[in-house]
Amino acid sequence: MSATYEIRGPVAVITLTNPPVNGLGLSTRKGITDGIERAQNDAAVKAVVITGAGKAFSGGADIREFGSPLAYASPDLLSVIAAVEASSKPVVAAIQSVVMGGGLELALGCHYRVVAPGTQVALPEVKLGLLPGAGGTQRLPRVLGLETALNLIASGDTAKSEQLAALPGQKLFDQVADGDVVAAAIAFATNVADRRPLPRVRDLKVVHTDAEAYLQFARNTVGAMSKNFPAPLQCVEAVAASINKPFDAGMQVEREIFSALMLTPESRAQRHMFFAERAASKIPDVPADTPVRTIAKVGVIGAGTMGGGIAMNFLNAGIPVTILETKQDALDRGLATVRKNYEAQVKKGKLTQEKLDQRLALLSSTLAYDDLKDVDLVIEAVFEDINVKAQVFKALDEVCKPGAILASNTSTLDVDKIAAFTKRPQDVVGMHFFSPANVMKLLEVVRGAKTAKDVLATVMQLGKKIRKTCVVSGVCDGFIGNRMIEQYSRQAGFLLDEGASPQQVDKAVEKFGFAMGPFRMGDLAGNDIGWYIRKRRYIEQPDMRYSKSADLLCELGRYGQKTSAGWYDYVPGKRDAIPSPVVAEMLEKHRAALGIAPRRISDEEIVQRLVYALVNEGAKIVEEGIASKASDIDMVYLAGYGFPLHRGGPMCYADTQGLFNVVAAMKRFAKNPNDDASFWVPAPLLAKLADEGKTFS
Ligand code: T1G
Repeated sequence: MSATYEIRGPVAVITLTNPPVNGLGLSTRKGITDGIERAQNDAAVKAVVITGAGKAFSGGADIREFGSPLAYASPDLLSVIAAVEASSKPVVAAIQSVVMGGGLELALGCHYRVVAPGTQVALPEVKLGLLPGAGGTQRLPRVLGLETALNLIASGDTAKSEQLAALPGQKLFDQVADGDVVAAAIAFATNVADRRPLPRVRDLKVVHTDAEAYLQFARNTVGAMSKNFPAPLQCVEAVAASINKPFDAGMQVEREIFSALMLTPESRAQRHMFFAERAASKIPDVPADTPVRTIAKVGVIGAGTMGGGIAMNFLNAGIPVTILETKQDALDRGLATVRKNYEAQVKKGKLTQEKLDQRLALLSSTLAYDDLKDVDLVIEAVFEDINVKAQVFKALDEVCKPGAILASNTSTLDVDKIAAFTKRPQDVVGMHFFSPANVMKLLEVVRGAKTAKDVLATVMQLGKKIRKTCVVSGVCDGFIGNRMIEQYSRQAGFLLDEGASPQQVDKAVEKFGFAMGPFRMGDLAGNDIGWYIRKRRYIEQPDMRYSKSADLLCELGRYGQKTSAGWYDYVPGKRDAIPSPVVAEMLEKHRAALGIAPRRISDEEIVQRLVYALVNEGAKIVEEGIASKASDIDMVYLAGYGFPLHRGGPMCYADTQGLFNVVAAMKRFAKNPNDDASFWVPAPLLAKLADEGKTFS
């Protein structure tokens, strides 16, 4: 069993031993109930202490069990906590480092709680699309009061133990103990061994001067902030029961809501994301204990928008940066932009002046490559042209010290070709940031054929340090994200050819949950960027079919917001996208020239063609080994492309739709003469999984 039982004087100590975070899986639950029973039957035992080994008291229920019978196998968590609370001898929780979710609920079932300072305390279930399902919504308000408890439960935020222990009237912690929290708990248990009646949290009352008014206020604020996510509002209803109903009735309310939320697609998506985010940091053939290189100084080549944003990531993490440009005026402009970005944050109160000064003090600049001779990592962010990259990497190869990592921020060029410009291809890697580089969470780490494993391990660890979601991609045109968005954009163009308007396509995908549809996005990013890439790409692949509508738009000079006209019209200085009669007429003429009679297209077809295009290309990317797992595809789209979080990413969404249904839809699209039938041949991986009734995850 994943719990030990030992006697220390008159106290029985039950220690949870289920690394890494003492998840309350079945074997741990059994260990607790067995320990409690042994203590009841041993006359020499006067009290019990429960504690956790390693880096947590307990991180909560074992999320891996969800969806399997194990989660409810006896003893389930509710009965474990009931057994603790019903103990005839006092049970004291000795809490250190992390007490979360079911772990905190277990502690709330104990009669006393002794906690180490600095312990992370949370009921984060709402972040998994759930709510505390083992009494947390009923017990936490009884020890912290309605408002503090509801804030913690509806937000899932983490608080420090000493902060909560300092709250007036709180009954969550009976003692904050420095040093050995188990020894302190044993001493505490010995002192209270004969004290009766045993204090049970369930016997406390939740008091509030005007609970109904507060709950209504909570419903309004939580409801406004949790569009697309049902769990937060349900937290309010469950916590409301703690004040409006007797304890057992409140527990029933909590149970019903918990069971319903567990079945929602949103919770499935959020649980998927929890593991997908952690799985992304694991590279199948790079052992977790691969030694990493020290990155104490970073160089950035290019002080443009990307270079400046990239530099800020490292300055924010306290890592000195030397930024290099070829001309003084470009360098001055770049440095001024970095300063302006920070000053804007200070103005918004997001950054103190002191922090701004600290960060800028870490930034130096130069026109000479020689000043980069002792950096540990250089990130090149110059113009997307292979000849320019060649010059830069040859220079870096000359100047940089052995062991320095040479990274390219390229978004479309071949990292292996770039590596070949140097005599150290093993030290070359892609670090593809997304604009704005100091804001977007996604970092595609592009692994060249010769990229060394320790270089990958180093960049993945560094990416986490600069608070990025890192996903490893192999080398192909567009890596993961842009290769998939290419097919998404092609479908958007075909939909215009067939009769849809830009606003209809945008509205349909924005209703699905994307922050911005493809045409508003094009107007924001600049339609000429895609135009440039298409010109280059379709020279290489002349037979690739695509809608010419975007080219026609650019030929009219309608690049988007920057020209106050794109797919939409814009009033100069404003961002409101106004449907454009010019574009409507352009499309009508374009359809006539194609001989296509425009048809009404449903929102469902629009969403399916755009999203399933991502799914099919994503499946090919996994199959080719460009991405090592389908959940990495989801992380790219959730962290870098505004895919709706409550859908869990394109591959997760396909799973919820059923891969059989996805393939059936693709077969329908392939029959459309105006679409690209060859694209809609399901990727073999997708076809196989659909045939076998399986899922990507
Ligand atoms: N269940 C299963 N595995 C878990 C886990 C959990 N609750 N928490 C963490 N892990 C794994 C994680 O996948 C990773 O595994 C390893 O532990 C280290 O995690 C009834 C229903 C605890 C603050 O939501 O917030 O209780 O990738 O990299 O940065 O009301 O993990 O190494 O194989 O995050 O030190 C509620 C979720 C559950 C807490 C530690 N609890 N965990 O952070 O390490 S639902 C949570 C965290 C519940 C009851 C309900 C963090 C952490 P691997 P890590 P960390």
